[in-house]
Amino acid sequence: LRIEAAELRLVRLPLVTPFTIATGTMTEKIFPLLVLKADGIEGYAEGVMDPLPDYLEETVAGAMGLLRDVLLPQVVGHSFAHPQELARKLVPWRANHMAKATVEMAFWDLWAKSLNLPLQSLLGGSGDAIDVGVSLGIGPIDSTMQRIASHLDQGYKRIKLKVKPGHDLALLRAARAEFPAAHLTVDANSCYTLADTALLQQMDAFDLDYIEQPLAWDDIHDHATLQTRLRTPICLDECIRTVDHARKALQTDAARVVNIKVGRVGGYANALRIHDLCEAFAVPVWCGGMLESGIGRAHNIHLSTLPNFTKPGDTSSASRYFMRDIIEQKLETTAGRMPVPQGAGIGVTLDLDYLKTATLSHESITA
Ligand code: OSB
Ligand code: MG
Repeated sequence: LRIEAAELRLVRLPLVTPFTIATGTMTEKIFPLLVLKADGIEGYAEGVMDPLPDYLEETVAGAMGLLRDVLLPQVVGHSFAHPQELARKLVPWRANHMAKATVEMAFWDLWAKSLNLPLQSLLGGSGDAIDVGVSLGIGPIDSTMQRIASHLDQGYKRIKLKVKPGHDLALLRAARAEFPAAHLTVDANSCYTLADTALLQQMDAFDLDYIEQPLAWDDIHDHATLQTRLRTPICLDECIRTVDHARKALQTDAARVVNIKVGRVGGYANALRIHDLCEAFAVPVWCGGMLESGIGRAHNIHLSTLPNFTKPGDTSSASRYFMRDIIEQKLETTAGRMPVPQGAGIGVTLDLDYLKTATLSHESITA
């Protein structure tokens, strides 16, 4: 399959409500949207890096430059028999996993469409819907209790609460008092250190399914140490950016659960290997989110249909995030289940009218 041309956009979508995590507050979602073209078909993907390097080190500005100047010129005008071949071409570049994933994921969509098959079947997934939970940002305890109640009422399968120092134990005490049987987890986005071990041990009292990424974004070793002192399983997010990171975390018992974000790990080739490695270690995985538009959300849904995605993911209804999405389909849950978009590839199509309104910049790359 020969990639004839690419379109690279920078897109901005206002968020319905600000989203606050330990590292800051987001009020809008700004992301690169990539279209790869071949034989009258288009493949789509979005980049999940943030404007500022506060979740991981990649940035939107850096990724736009790398895509435009380095990665897209390496693939446009070139033929690839399958996505693994394209992925191999990007391996020599250090890190920049999210930028590489953007190209690789768009090609998976293009390739699946060229074969007239749904992406999930090429990835090894099955089923027509996935279990999902929600990730609730940091806010006042009383309004968080109302948001938990309303999402449990909507049938979401798990509630993940964002925590940070000073907004942790009191929040959990309140949540457990009001929702004794709820499937609860917390996500710290790397805001604690081993010096907080005593505080983190107190979280063992709240029957959390796991504690996500309590310690530094690049420190697997400290997580292994912490796990020896905690009953609650540790789930790693930021720390797992390569297959080797996953191997090291599994070998050292630093992660008893893994959050897979296909963008964070550089694309599907690595996501599939991490999925399989975790399965071999009997470690369950789930699909995280980065407040994606419908394009990234559809990708996440297809990935979540693989067999070791046994815990509910973060891919909740698009209407929780955006007034209007850039795709024509509505990605909405019923009773905590998100249907898999039907059709070839990721199964969604762009709403070109709204995309135009939401586009900050637009460029074409030809061979
Ligand atoms: O750590 O999983 C995270 C959002 C932005 C950056 C990091 C994270 C998140 C979320 C939200 O938790 C997941 C979603 O609802 O898309
Ligand atoms: Mg996380």
